[in-house]
Amino acid sequence: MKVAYVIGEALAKAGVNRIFGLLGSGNLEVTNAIVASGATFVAARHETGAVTMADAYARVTGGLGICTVHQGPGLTNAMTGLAEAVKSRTPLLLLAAEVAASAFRSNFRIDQSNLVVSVGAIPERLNGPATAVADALRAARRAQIERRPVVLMMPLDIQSAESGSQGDLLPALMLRPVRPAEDAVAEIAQRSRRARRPLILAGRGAVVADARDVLERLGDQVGALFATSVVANGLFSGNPWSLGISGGFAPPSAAELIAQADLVLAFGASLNMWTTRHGRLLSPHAVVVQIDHEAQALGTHHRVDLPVVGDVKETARALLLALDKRENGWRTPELADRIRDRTWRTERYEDASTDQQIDPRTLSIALDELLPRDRAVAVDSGHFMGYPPMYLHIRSPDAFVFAQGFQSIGLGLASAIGAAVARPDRITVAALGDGGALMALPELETAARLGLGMLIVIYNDAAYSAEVHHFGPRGEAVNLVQFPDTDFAAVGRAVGLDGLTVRCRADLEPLREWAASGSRPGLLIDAKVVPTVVAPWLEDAFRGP
Ligand SMILES: Cc1ncc(C[n+]2csc(CCOP(=O)(O)OP(=O)(O)O)c2C)c(N)n1
Ligand SMILES: [Mg+2]
Repeated sequence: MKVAYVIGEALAKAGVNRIFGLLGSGNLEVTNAIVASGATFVAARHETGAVTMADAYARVTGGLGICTVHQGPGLTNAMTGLAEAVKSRTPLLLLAAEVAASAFRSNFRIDQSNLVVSVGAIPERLNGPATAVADALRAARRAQIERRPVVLMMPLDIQSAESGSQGDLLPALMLRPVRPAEDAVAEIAQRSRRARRPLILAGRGAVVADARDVLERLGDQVGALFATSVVANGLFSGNPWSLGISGGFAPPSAAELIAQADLVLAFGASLNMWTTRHGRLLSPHAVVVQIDHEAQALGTHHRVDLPVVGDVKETARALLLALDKRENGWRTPELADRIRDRTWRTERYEDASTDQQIDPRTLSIALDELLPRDRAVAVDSGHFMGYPPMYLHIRSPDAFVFAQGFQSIGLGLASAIGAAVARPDRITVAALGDGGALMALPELETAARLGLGMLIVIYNDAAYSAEVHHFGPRGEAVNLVQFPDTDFAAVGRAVGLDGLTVRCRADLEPLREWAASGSRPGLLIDAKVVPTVVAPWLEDAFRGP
């Protein structure tokens, strides 16, 4: 049998049951073999969309994302999505066809390995017909263990060769999480006993370790409040001591409390400039403990007094054993009331809606009210992007995809599609700006074709407002980043979605019925938002690089 079919079968046997991609002559046979072995193929319309769908699928399911692209332009088109997956440490296997070494006159020829290395992905290769299966399985294993995208180059001559014997394959390994050093645990325990206002700040590492329960128990033991980085949004959802997101999206009262913490236990959080507002959010007097299973993650963004190498869950468990007496910390009934009563929803604002345009905050609050609680939200990049995490309730981190590792616009729609494919049982919302939506237009057809019953909301201010608000106040001309209005509802209808234009709260009423209906068509809302409301976090964003 041809290598293409053999590796397709082997990958399916190794657990690949869903593969995203865009097919050409170089990857059709492999993909057919994977599908013939029982997996589903999800066709995207642009390769960055395909990779981003696989990325979001991995983020939501906690597993490996799989994607396939054609050689040459198929791979160059995938690069933005790939760079995002690299920066967000998504375990992802990208099966990329490659011209044969001997086909040096092929139009498709580029240096594919150097291309993917340049964005931080790992190149692997089918080395020969006799090693192909082992090569493919090794690539998948590396992606999972290193939590990085691996690109498996599949030269066309090797794909079409007879596979022959594959020799012995190494069995999969079951890896145990890393325990922290005993003295490190003792020192954190000692610091925790002394702390009067401890804060547990959890990041994506805590999500990946599935550590909510144990961190909550630890919080109860030391009397801590909880917060998360934006990518771990929803981790402590419903906990009365949870302040929500730390950083620019934190409401003023939560930011005040975060700044009062005298001990910060950062679990699987990088403490980057977004989570710490460029280091200004945490008190200079706070003792900062950072726990991560990777040594290189420690102290890279923020001052750390006690860096600890260890798995999040294992470290929290060890701490629970080391701590005997229960402390109240700063947990009082008054504080619980304050946390409950002071969210973005209760923060007063002057509604800037006109009879033609809706205030983006009013829009976000209405969406939160009209949608069922069991929803997932994926957000694109741009000025508008704070509103969904600030106003839309998120039940758990697997219901929130915030692909901002590369800060690219145009990835939100594909993120939402990947999330919806992973969990078709709930409503997935794609929250996009008009600029990001226009960049992702090919995937509107995908959203409609797949029949996922998604909600696509476009915060349409007919501008690249991030740039307008950045440069406008400095007196720089901004007319080059302002555009004529686009009728997105009509665009949505053209590909088979329902389209709704929203200019005020009342225009959103049909959403109630749509959300309640069992077999929903995909719905696109073109929300004409007031372009002059400036998000509070934006000023912070401009401080950094
Ligand atoms: C691929 C890419 N190109 C350009 C940018 C620069 N950029 C950042 S935000 C933004 C504007 C996005 O406009 P829109 O989606 O309408 O959101 P808004 O800022 O208007 O809310 C642009 C062009 C980027 N981040 N990524
Ligand atoms: Mg815009």
